[in-house]
Amino acid sequence: MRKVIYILLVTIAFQSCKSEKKEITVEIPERPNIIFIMADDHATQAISAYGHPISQLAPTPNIDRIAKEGVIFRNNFCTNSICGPSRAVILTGKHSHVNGFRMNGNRFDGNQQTYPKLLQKAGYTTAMFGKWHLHGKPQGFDYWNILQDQGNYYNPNFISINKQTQMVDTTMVEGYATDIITEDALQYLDKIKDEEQPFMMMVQHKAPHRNWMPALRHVNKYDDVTFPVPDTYFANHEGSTASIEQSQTIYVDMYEGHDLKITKRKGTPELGHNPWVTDFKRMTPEQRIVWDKAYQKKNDAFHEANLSGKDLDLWKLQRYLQDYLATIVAVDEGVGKILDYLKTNGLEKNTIVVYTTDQGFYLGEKGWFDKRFMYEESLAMPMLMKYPKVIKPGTEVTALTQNLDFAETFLDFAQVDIPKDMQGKSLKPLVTEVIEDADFRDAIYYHYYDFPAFHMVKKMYGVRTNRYKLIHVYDDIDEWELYDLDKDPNETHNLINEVSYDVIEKQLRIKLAELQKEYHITEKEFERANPESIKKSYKNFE
Ligand code: SGN
Ligand code: CA
Repeated sequence: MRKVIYILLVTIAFQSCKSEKKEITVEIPERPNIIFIMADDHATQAISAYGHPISQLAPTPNIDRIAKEGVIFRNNFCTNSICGPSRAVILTGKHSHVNGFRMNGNRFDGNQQTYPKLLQKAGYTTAMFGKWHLHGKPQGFDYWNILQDQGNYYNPNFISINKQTQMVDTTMVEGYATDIITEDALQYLDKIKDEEQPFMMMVQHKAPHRNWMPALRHVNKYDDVTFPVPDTYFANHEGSTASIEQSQTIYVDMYEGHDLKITKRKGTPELGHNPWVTDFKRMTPEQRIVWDKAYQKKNDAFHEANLSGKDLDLWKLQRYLQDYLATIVAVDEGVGKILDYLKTNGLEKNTIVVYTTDQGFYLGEKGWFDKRFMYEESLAMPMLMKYPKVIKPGTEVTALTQNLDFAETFLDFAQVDIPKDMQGKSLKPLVTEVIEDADFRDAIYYHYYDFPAFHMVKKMYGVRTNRYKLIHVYDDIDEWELYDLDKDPNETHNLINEVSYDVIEKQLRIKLAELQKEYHITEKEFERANPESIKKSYKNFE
């Protein structure tokens, strides 16, 4: 990408009313390229740059390079911990109730304003690869090739526009989804790298989403590793009805075949309970032979051990983590390839590379997998960014940031005006200026709507400051939860009835009401709730 020099012809008016045309050369700073890499369900606990003990046994050296050469956001959170909604927030810079995509299964209104559209309009070449999951064709991209629906790990279907017919084409591509997406993005990059205008590419993986199927070269990667068991693995969820009534407990809700890849008995490759057969059916016979061979020995050992009770529960955690973390290896390799490509092609300095995911994930904390709750593991989103020309290597940001801020950040770096109706804030000042955390943002707002649905996590909204969290679980129940994250980082002691926290609770309720006002949240947001609950949730606005 070459430097853009604009020659402006200006008319200079003199006092005498005579006018003269003069040429002035204004150098517009080079606009950066942007590569936005997003995994699906990649927990911060599984990125070694974040330092969690699990990730130290399954490091992510290439993803970590982004943090080392740029910035790590230590307190980055989603606004609504679920796939489609998070993606819609990222594209629009608006909360779910404003962009209209509150839960998976909603249809994204593609006609609305998004940051890729604004960048495209400003002269960027834009492209989108991999998981889209917003139902409907992507808009604002010069090229796109997206996974059908959730996507499959093996031999997935991709949807794109056929150049000849201009019609939508669905094609099965043989191979492993993560590798296909990386290669597709690299090939595109190779095609456009010498063009005059800057580019923005979204590279969005299926991994490490359920049902955690690693690449064939990685299926045995963590067989001999025993991962640390979270302190709360056998939590009793006292003080939280929502936590008791969910269905995302590893040792209760995971399917033997589909999730844990357990076979029916020793000596057979036939899988146990597997309600969604397509994931395995898509494999070619050759792929399946390698897969079965890799799992046979460990499954036979499992049957021989004849585990029960807590031993079985703990075994399930290990199998889950081994597979989940093994799917991340290909993602990390892909990130490495992209970073290397930028370096060898002289694009490194002026390209922003972001690594993130759509929301956090449970790796056994509270006994769970999946996300959705407003607790830390699912609320936290990894966010790593490098831009060698501007961001100092090794920068750490502890301010409260959100996926709501991404669109604004990219527009800001690209020198495009941030539309007034976007609800987040550019993160650029956090990496280019000295700003107190509290001056950036003193609290974040969260709202999850997808109930009743998969995993039965109840509707909830709330506020989180740098120390406290207040959650209101509503609809079929009406329950408040309050946590002091300094004293109770695992969020196991609901303090809502603690008199000594009354003042804190009051302050948090005021903050919550302020945020609801700031983000234009109306009574309508609670309309699917039962009337009693609406009344109580709405107390905050009065
Ligand atoms: C699938 C998963 C669920 C998951 C949702 C939403 N089941 O239905 O466990 O919560 O997706 O995930 S699966 O066995 O079919 O994978 S999201 O990332 O798209 O929001
Ligand atoms: Ca997801």
